Amino acid sequence: MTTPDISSLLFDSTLSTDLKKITEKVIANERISLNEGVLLYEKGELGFLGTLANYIREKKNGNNVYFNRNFHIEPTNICVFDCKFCSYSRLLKNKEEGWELSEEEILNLVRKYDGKPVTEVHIVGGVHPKMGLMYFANLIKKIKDIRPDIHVKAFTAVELDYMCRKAKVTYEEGLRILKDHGQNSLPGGGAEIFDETIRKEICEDKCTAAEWLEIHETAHKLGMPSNATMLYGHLETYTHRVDHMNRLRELQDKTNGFNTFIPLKFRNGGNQMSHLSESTVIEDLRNYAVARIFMDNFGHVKAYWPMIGRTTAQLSLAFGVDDIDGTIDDSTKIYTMAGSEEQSPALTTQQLVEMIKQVGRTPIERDTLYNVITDYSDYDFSREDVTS
Ligand code: V47
Ligand code: SF4
Repeated sequence: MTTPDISSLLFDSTLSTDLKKITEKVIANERISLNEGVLLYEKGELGFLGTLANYIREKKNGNNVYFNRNFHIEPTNICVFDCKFCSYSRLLKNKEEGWELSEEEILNLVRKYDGKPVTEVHIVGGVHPKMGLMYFANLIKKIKDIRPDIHVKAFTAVELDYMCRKAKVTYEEGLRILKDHGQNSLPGGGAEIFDETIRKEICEDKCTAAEWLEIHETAHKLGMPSNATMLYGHLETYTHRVDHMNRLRELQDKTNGFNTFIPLKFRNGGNQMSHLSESTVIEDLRNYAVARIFMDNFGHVKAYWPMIGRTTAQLSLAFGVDDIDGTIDDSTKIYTMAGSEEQSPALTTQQLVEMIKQVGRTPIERDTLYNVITDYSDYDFSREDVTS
């Protein structure tokens, strides 16, 4: 497919000079500045942002929409931290409301997928004071013994920071141990908003922005790629969002270790920030689009469908997004407990493929590193077990 022509925007008499300048930069494949990022948020209308973001997305990824076959393991929701936006965690003192899976329970979850073509397990949870670095390293080894082919994407920088401190090892030593036991990459959680003032208000006791970035930089140096997230739609301003994305863009220039950027919409159910209203779908789509325009060195932008809902995930595919995560198989509670539309998040491969085809895109099953596994354009589902 050919990339759409957006040069007609330059002759649009209703478009301001500064937005035309940004359009010229996008056409010339030039990076936009921080001020221009803020300007897009402040002045860019939905249709305009979508046109620019879609142009970039089609240049980078054509008509493809990526997804994978994955499941989550959440070992515990007991957490030593107290993030104000978190609906999921329970402090140790409220242990009776929390869960703590035993090692055998976790391994049984992995065994459940014996013979099924899942390619990734995503392991994140609360920061439990008793589950340490060596416990998790050995757990990963046992998971790999059961399922040597699976890609283990595990532990947010927040969990890693705590594990390394407790074990009195440097980030590099801790990550090397996990890598040697079979961990392949890091998910993008825990980034929230890097701005120090906002971070202090919403999650003051966990790892700092500098520590989050240092952990990801160290992982990239060791050959462990990672994702990056941004929690938006709470107390932050547009300037904070652009500052957040800029810190990620700078690190990506240095390491090229990020696979994908995942904006996470703040959901207000059952947490200490429930008095805040949630962003509108229009704002969510504008945010995906600005992210796609600003993050010029990121290959992919992901809409995490369990959090944003299936319909908005479909819409986002016209606003810069090229990835909608995976099948999930109802194995995560983080968003369900925060009031997301998806109360039992699970989609079969066939359902994901149909969602993508409904909006005229090409469904591509990928592995964690975006290697193509199957192009589902003309796939005949009657040939396979569609429950996986
Ligand atoms: O860091 C917690 C977010 C994150 C709420 O790397 C909330 O592929 C909205 O990072 N409203 C963890 N968000 C999940 C995460 C993730 C998810 C999917 C894929 C990947 C990936 C990573 O969840 C936390 C926090 O930012 N979160 N509570 C809430 N009320
Ligand atoms: Fe703990 Fe993560 Fe929830 Fe913060 S967001 S309280 S670190 S589980």
